[in-house]
Amino acid sequence: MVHKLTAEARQQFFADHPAWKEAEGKDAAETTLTFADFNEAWGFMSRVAVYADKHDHHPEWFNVYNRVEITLTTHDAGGLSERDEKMAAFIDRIRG
Ligand code: HBI
Repeated sequence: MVHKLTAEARQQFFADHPAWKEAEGKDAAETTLTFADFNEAWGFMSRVAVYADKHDHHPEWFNVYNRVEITLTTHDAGGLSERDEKMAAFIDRIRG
């Protein structure tokens, strides 16, 4: 069973990951990444896709050309969970 982050853990999440902002109207975290071109954006998305498949945790995302917009939340928990924090940390490690 995966649980939502406590209020303190949620606050820590956004403090630890300044590139992420609270989503409007839902318990989720959002970030936007801009790459040199589509090829770089796609390469980034491919790495996140492998992570998502391995961890059974999938982002909601939008891509146009070199821009990737990502929303993280845990459907099974009804909000932000530790799985989102771990995925955000991975994304922040590889975002360039
Ligand atoms: N991805 N973001 C996210 N949230 C989930 O709750 C989730 C997921 N991927 C797979 C998954 N849950 C499975 O546990 C089933 O709920 C499909």
